[in-house]
Amino acid sequence: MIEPTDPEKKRSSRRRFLAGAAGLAVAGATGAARADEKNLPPNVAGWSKQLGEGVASHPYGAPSKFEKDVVRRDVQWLTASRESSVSFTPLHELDGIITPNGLCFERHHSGIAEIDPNDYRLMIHGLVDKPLTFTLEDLKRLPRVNRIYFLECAANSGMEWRGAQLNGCQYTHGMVHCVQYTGVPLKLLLEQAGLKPNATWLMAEGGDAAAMNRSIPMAKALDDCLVAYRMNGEMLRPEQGYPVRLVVPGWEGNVWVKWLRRIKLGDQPWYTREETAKYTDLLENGKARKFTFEMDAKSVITSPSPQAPLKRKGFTVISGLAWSGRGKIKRVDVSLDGGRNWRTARIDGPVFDRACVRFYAEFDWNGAELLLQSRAIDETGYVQPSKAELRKIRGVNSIYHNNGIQTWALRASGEVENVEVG
Ligand SMILES: Nc1nc2c(c(=O)[nH]1)N[C@H]1C(S)=C(S)[C@@H](COP(=O)(O)O)O[C@H]1N2
Ligand SMILES: [Mo]
Repeated sequence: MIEPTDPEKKRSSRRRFLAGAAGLAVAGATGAARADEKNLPPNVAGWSKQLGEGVASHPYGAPSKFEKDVVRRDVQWLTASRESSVSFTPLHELDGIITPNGLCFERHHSGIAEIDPNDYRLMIHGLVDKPLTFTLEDLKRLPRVNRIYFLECAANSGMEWRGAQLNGCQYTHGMVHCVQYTGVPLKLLLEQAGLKPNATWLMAEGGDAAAMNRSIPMAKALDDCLVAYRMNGEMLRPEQGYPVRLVVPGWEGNVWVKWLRRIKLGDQPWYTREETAKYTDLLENGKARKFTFEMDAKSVITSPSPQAPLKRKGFTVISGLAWSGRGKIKRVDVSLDGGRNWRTARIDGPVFDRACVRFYAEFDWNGAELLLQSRAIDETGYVQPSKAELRKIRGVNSIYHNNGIQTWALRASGEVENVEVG
């Protein structure tokens, strides 16, 4: 929206916002501070009167210091130890579909392994004709592809099963990121090793202290998995698995093994800790679902949201993300009244298979209280369920795979709260 240029008007609209937002203690919200008159037209601003820093000051660039609040955050009581740590993507501060590398959420079972690329090796063994070991250079010499995919931790929104809990989409939905990977199709490596006819599963193992490992069915491994070493052009960040991670499109984040050191071929799953004690879904009847690999279609309004309150009445843009582990997002709907009426949101930017899409819905806010929701529909026809619909099937004992529709209550003050509608 275009800011009023008349300094008087500007001040008064700021005052309105400050009055409206008085008493707000929203973590991470960037408050509208008063402008310094000296820098405003018709004056010549301070930055126009002197030379700026030269290029040598930042061999690897960083965001503007004024964006210092745009950071990953964690929830202290959730998991604060190196044995189990998680940070969340600041979704409310981002736009488009690509997550900047430094803001991608992190989830580690034993901290960030620091691997010297010269000492890096990937072993492939088990039910193969010829066990192989690849160096990083070996992998980089092989034919590679570029693919944009979302990665969502199965535990994203996991704290919300029994009701609205965390106040901010960073915390309710921030265990998702979407980047472009560069890597070698896993199929190519497996073909080089030569699969025995009875090789129907593989086990991927990480080089971190947890040696985190998961079983993956061969059909998936041969279909679209990547052994990736770059994200958004640069080498993987240490926290995302430097130098090599597995990319398992559309499937729960846990199987995207980081610091990938070993792939073993077998004729059955391994039933590792991460696919038995963890990453299974306890149902209402006491039974547990296992191997729920695919991430169901999901969406969230990232702005306005609790950390991104509305600053003024009038024309405003609702913005959000949608994704599906089963293909492309076909449509996103937005409701302003808690799901009674829906309208189709505008998707802008590319729509890739199993990547995030960005949606917008413009409206004129008259200051009334609203219940904001979004729902995603993917190309299989699957419609993101309400939380009530989801609980009918799943009960409330689950942690993982909560893709229920999120409701944000927009208050008259512009403040936004995580709520549920009946
Ligand atoms: N080796 C290893 N791989 C791992 C993990 C781990 O702790 N160790 N965490 C997994 C989990 S639970 C998730 S959700 C994703 C998170 O990937 P990210 O940290 O790049 O966001 O990595 C997965 N791969
Ligand atoms: Mo995860």
